[in-house]
Amino acid sequence: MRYELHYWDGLPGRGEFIRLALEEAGLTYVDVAREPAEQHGGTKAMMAPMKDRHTAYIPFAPPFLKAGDLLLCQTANALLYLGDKHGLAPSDEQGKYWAHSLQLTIADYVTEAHDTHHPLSTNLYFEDQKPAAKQRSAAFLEHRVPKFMGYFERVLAQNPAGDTWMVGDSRSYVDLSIFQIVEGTQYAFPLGVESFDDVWPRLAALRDRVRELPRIAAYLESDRRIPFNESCIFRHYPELDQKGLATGGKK
Ligand SMILES: N[C@@H](CCC(=O)N[C@@H](CS)C(=O)NCC(=O)O)C(=O)O
Repeated sequence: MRYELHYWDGLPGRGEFIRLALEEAGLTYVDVAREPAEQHGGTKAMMAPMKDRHTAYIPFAPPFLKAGDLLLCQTANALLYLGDKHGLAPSDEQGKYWAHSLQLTIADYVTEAHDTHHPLSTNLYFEDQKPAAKQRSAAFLEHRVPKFMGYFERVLAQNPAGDTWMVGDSRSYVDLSIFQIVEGTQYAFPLGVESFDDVWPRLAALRDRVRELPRIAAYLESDRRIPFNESCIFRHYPELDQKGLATGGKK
């Protein structure tokens, strides 16, 4: 199977959730935008399926994954497919759709994290919406981070198979995605979530467990891993970060 990941170059963004799954499954893939144009790569090649005038299957936005001739749009949809095909999700029906539900909730969180720096419009620069971004970030840290992280912590605590993995008794794409949102939140708001590990200890332990999975550890050391940066969903703007807001009720 030839896998092609179509995502913007230079930022981990939503593409990273799919990249982590491809890496953990040990799959060979082409990261189209990061390949040279002479080898049918680059941004134009990455976007080509979106511009195709002769197909019924038109992606709205990256990321999308091509699996041979199959086109998988939407991050959670691509992960549903990879989970099924490559043992990155439970195989029973409830487990499979439970993992998908959690991934969709992660997608909701990702959108809210993005909106902290672009609360008014994605078409405006951050600099043109700073006051609203400050207000939105404070509310995100005070209310939304505790609500989402408290929920994920509880899902982990109540997993009947034990609190090692989010779903069932082995690692799934959901664990990889939780790793990415915890790392991303800590990158963006180091002060706001400074007590993360005390407030949500199971998620902190899961983050560390994922980081040490042999394939993930090797990937994180490689140049395929793009560091968080200020073109990404999780951006560190010191003016949006406020000390100790996300406490989950623990002061
Ligand atoms: N719900 C989609 C969101 C896709 C999305 O928003 N992609 C961003 C980059 S992370 C993009 O390029 N958006 C362009 C646009 O919305 O106009 C998913 O989870 O894959």
